[in-house]
Amino acid sequence: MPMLDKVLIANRGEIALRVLRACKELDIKTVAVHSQADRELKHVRLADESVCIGPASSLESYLNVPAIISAAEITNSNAIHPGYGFLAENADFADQVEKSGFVFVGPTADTIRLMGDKVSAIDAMKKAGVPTVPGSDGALTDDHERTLEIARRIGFPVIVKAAAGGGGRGMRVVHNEAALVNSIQVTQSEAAAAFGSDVVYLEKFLQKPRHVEIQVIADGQGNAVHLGDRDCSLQRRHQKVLEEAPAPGIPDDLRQQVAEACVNACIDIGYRGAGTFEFLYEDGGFYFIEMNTRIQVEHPVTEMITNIDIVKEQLRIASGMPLSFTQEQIKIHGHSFECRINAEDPQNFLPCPGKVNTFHAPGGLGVRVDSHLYDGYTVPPFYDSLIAKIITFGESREVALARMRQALDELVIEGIRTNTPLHRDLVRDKAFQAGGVSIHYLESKLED
Ligand code: MV4
Repeated sequence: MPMLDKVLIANRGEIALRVLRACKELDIKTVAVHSQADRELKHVRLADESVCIGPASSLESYLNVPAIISAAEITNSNAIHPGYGFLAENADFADQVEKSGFVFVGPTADTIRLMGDKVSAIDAMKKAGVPTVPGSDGALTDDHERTLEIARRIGFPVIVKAAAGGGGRGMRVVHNEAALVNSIQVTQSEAAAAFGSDVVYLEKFLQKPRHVEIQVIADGQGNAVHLGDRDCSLQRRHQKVLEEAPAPGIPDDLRQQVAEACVNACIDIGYRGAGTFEFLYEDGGFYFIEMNTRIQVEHPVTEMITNIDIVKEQLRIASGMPLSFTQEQIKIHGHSFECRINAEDPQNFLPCPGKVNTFHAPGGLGVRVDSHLYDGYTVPPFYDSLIAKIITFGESREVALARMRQALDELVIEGIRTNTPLHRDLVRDKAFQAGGVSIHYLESKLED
């Protein structure tokens, strides 16, 4: 089976560099596409070829489908890796990539569509034996009496979610019967405006869950494995801040059982590529909420505890090769943390673009830095503020955390403000050190 010859990287920043490194290791040629504001990106320098695809605005560059496909054509690329964000979970893009004769590094357009609609995603998972949140079992109808019965059966509080939403957009908590119909109508109109679909569904609202996710990888040829779990509960306004793997304090038999259900679901739906099953974890129970069909920002913590290069595996699968390992060959060992370093004001969290005069990356045993920064690089104001991921590994959670404390102390980024002070505080926080804080912990900590 020949490996892909040339891959176009349809992204920017640290993930574009991450994909480029995997391509180089596999001896795949690389094409960087970039906006006019991104000529100075590190991966653009390192790529075999580069194409400017449009102005700074994402809409005219990284979201500009014709420009990206044209760039693939003129460079004779075989495949397009979408990274995360931008077009990564756009089924129409995946369709157009394949119809233009290129390989989309990811699942089929139909799978992306299935998971993009949260109602069909939950339905597929239920059928495959994945535990879900008690809910409406499908979209709500305009029969308000019926909806009220469903809500009573679930029990208040409930949450109304848009089928086309996800990642925290298009949802509303309802505390009592009196508020139900209005909350549904408001969520429907917001969803119609934001996503072009007013389809909504109901779930039991879990009050103090953790966000635990399971990484899977499948070859679309009948083989699927899981790479264990991650805890991503430390978040602010639906932006993850600090992640770890494995999720602490979960009974191993339960962990195992849910991960196996995810693998079975992958086989059931003919999943291809890397994927993430998102769960809420509360009172010893796992409840599926969404599936992400892309490589995720926090994939390195899983790589550290499995010794598997997930991006290389994505590229192998895209070239038609079967999985290069079985579940039995995957050994989860040790612990890993990832701190997301953002170019933002540590007080008010506002983006803080500008010139990085000095960048000193931390190092040492068990320290990994995924970053496109270099001395003199200017962080543009047009995109996501993620500028570096500090990742540590240790044989135990304590060792990985001690290494993170030291790594953050070594990190120097001068010229722009970053959220490094928040991370230095978090890794010394008693509740966080104990493990297992809920999705609300960081926001409540920041309030006082
Ligand atoms: C929930 C929930 C509580 N109960 N669903 C927010 C993002 C989207 N992926 C789903 N989200 C939630 N769904 C039920 N039934 C609470 C959240 C939630 C959340 C979930 C994960 C990580 C951070 C969060 C922050 C606020 C709310």
